[in-house]
Amino acid sequence: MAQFEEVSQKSAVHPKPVGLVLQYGTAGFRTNSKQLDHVMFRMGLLATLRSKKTKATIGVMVTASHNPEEDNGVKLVDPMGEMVTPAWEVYATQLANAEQEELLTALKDVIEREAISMAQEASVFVGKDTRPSSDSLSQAVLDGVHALGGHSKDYGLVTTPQLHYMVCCQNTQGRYGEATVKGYYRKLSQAFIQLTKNVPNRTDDQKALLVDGANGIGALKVCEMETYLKNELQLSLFNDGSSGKLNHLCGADYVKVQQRAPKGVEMTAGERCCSYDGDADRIVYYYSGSAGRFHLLDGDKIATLISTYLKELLTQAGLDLQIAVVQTAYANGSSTQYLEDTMKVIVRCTKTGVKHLHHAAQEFDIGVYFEANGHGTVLFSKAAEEKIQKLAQDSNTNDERRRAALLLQNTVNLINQTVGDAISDMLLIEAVLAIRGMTVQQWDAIYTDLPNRQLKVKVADRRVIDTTDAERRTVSPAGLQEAIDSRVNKYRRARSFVRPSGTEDVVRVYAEADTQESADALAHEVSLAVY
Ligand code: NG1
Ligand code: ZN
Repeated sequence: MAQFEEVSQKSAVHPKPVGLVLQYGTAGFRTNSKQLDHVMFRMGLLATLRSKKTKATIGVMVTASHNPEEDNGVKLVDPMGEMVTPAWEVYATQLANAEQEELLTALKDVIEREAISMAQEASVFVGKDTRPSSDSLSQAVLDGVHALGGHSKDYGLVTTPQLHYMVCCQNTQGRYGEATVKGYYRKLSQAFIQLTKNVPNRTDDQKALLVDGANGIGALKVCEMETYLKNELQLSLFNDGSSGKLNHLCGADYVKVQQRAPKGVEMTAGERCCSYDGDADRIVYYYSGSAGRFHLLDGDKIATLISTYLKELLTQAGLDLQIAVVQTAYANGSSTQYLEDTMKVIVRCTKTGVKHLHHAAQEFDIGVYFEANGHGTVLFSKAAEEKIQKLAQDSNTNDERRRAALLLQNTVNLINQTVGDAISDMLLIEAVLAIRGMTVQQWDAIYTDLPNRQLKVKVADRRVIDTTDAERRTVSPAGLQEAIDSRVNKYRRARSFVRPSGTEDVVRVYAEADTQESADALAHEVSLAVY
């Protein structure tokens, strides 16, 4: 077939280094950008097949998120804007690792196994972050799409969640919104303005927010968005990419893991600040307290703020909808305790990686999911959205119920339900703080984090570690779990676990305990047990 000849010819321009083996990990392929040209071409091919199979538009995002600037990566986006289904992650790995002469066989194998009709049209949306390597790598994706005769739309520089949003809009014939960057800004800004317009006496101080753009795509996009917000939010942008290096000493991952303010942000005491990561799908908040103490408000605090707000509105609206919060093992023990014991909401724990959280959140009327690192969003079931909409339009209902339903409706419109979105989450947090008249200190005081520490350990082969119970316990190598348990037992309110990272060649160690000294000591001791 002519199509396969084209694939053969074009793939020779994107050759695979012999013997190189990569894995579709927590969030796609991720490694040094020099090793990725062939992977990108092949993901262009695979996205085209996925589009033929689903008869829908598929997304391909070129980014390595919080990794250093020299790295890059690629993730596939399924029709409703969610992460690609796990079975196709396996195909992605097979295709990426097929040696040059095996590529056509590997491709035909997917076509056969999935019974794909090659006559079916295909459409692929492509986006990229600001890394220097992203230009040529996204071109390689487009080459792959075209080699199989697929149609493409190149969105160029967009955040990861913007690309997810475009894919969802396209496949729902505009019901979710318009599949353009301007359409995204319009939808979110209108919802934000609707939510905040009736808040009395919002001062300039309350509207002010410091943003660390991680020297990445989020900085660029939040600037574009700002004009749509009509001064309802006044942003001071730092690390906008004009001089600093992507994610270097800044960004959400740095702030969360190091538990300190990013370089380049001039904070004064009590000011609200937030940091995005390199592709703007994560956000964390922080402020400097008395005596310059750094206070972090991470994904757990965000989930708590949002779920408290939603629960209150549901009560006011008199809507009987089940709300749950989905977390991972990295969630601070205090947050889980607060959510379960004080707020009385259902809490679920899943494996790391938003695909797992997203999936679990879909089981509820309203599923709030956040990783501790600030990656998350809220999902509303179709039935929940319909109930909210019906009540918001019901002129026979009383004012309080109607007001709550209208707030809920605009909240739904403000949220990017396809995936975690730093810009959308930021607007939601700002709206919630404004509506509830809360300062960042009051938000922080909802519960007190248990001191914690995260470490990375380099080992010869991280895959020897196998975990169970949503990654909270290890099953191999033999004896490791017992070693962890014996160390945990020495400390009060302690918890610790280890797991191989899916995005870096390291094993991650997490520990929490009643004091920072104990958390640090425990993390260190467990690291030694991993070697
Ligand atoms: P890994 O490297 O598998 O731990 C990290 C984050 C995930 C997720 C992915 C994708 C932590 C502990 N892990 O995964 O939560 O965000 O990157 O970006 O933060
Ligand atoms: Zn990211």
